[in-house]
Amino acid sequence: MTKEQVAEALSEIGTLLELQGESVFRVNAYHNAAKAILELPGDLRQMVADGSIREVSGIGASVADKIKELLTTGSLPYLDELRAAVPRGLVEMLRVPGIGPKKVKALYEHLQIDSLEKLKTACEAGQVATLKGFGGKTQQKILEGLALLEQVGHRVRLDLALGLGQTLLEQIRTFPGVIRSELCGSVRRRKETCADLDILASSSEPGPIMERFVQLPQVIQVLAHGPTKSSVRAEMYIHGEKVVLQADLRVVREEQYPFGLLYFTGSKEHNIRLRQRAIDLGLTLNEYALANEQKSIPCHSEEEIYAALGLPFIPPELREDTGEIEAAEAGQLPVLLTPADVRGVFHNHTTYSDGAASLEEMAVAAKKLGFEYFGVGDHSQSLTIARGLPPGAVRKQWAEIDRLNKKLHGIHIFKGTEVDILDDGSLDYPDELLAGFDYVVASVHTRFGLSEEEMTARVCKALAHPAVTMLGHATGRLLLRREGYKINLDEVLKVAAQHGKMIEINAQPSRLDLDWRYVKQAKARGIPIVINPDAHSVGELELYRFGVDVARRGWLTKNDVFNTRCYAEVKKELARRKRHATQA
Ligand code: DGT
Ligand code: CA
Ligand code: CA
Ligand code: ZN
Repeated sequence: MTKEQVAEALSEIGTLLELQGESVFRVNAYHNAAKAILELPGDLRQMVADGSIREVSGIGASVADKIKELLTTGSLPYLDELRAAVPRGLVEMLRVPGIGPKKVKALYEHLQIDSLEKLKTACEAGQVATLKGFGGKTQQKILEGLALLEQVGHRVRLDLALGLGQTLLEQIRTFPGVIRSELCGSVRRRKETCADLDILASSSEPGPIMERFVQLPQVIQVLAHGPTKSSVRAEMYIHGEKVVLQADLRVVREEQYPFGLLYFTGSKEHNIRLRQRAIDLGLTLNEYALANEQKSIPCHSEEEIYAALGLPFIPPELREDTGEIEAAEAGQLPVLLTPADVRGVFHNHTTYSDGAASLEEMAVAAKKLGFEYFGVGDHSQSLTIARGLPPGAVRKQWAEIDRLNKKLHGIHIFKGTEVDILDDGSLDYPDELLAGFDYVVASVHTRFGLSEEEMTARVCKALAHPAVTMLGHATGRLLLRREGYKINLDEVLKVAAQHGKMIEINAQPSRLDLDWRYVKQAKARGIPIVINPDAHSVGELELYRFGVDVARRGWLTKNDVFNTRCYAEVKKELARRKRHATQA
């Protein structure tokens, strides 16, 4: 058993106890122990063996015994008993956004609801609203949560799907007989969430490849094991998060590979357009070949297939049938930016607010990534849950930045802030203080429940403030967990363009906000885009790559993205904006 599996077993105990109505104290003992284990630097087995596990804060005697049992026997009768005592449906119900264990327990006890289906029926019949502590508003929230669940199904965030996919791919590429192999489908197109992994390989001997694939260590279930195609359920932990996805591996002959790659990359809509185009040219295109009436036309790469169809290569991120074929025909495909084009980042947190690393550590890490500048954007004063900075702390940070900028070479720190947009659209710092920053990111973190009109007015008012440089995470969405607040983005884009403001692509994989569809519209309006990792630790700086993916899906070139500019240009532009702001 791995550390992650032990942690998951403990946290499952916590959840099951909570569903049974156990005391907060006992419940938290398990959840906290799970967290503590995930963060342990050392070897868990060793620590259990020498007893040092008991010294870890958050792990008591009874939990330590259970960890030992899990590690030595691989199972835990105590957990099995709990699982047997709590209906499985209750755990499922916890997946509904907006209901926790207490509500699930009440629903079960008073209305005998033990499945998602029953929950939906009871909500629709208005029974849930009558329960003590629920009411019509909660019932409505649950219905919305159920709808969201149905809609997302078992999709997984791109970063997690990619992590698992690449782990499988790296191993497949080492199998004897594999000539080429690639991740296809939505992962290759860098869609923000993915339903499964579509893997393609070429070989003249698929049998042994299938054998090895179904035996990979990440495989937890074999769904199908055929001569050239197999499907498995694969599992892996990424940064403590469990990822489970179906993965299909298809093996084709080398001469078929480019056609398979094109077909399985999709999207389906893009494929349909290509197939029609082939027909119009008197050809047939499918997942194995391109052919005219007499014979097939050999192609060694996707480039050659597109060329045979009279088109330049279309990057996978654009293959959504949203105008890419027309642009390709007209020779107007954008030259998409790449991660190497990004020369700095703006929205990041340090230990001054809710970040895990110091200002200096973050700046040094940014330099290691090859950046020329690092913008700090800690939270503002009213966001106390994220340790937002009062004005005194801001001034202290500025002094440290001045010191560090003298000391550090090859990286410049810009003084920024992620200022809260307050309920009425005003900003969380006085104008005098705002004037001291090199740039200002304005974001909404509170009162998500405003009406669309109110929220739009709130954000637009902030955008009109002369001190604001860019808008942070435009909708506040958390992929697969929380819909963004209601806001009229067309209006927001219009106002941003009017005032010459920038908009961020927040590269946190759970956000990817601004959504790529609106990125495209922002570009059409001439709004500069900024790719920000919103890093809360040194490691998270690298998340900017997912922002580049979004930018590419939004058709952006290097010129459309502000932080592809060099330090000197950025410094000049920020100074120009500041002069403009103080004159306003
Ligand atoms: P996903 O899995 O929902 O995240 O999205 P995709 O795009 O990976 O979709 P998936 O896994 O159902 O199929 C993989 C690719 O296979 C898809 O992008 C295009 C191709 N494909 C699947 N079904 C069809 C189809 O009915 N017609 C055509 N032309 N292509 C298809
Ligand atoms: Ca797929
Ligand atoms: Ca698939
Ligand atoms: Zn934020």
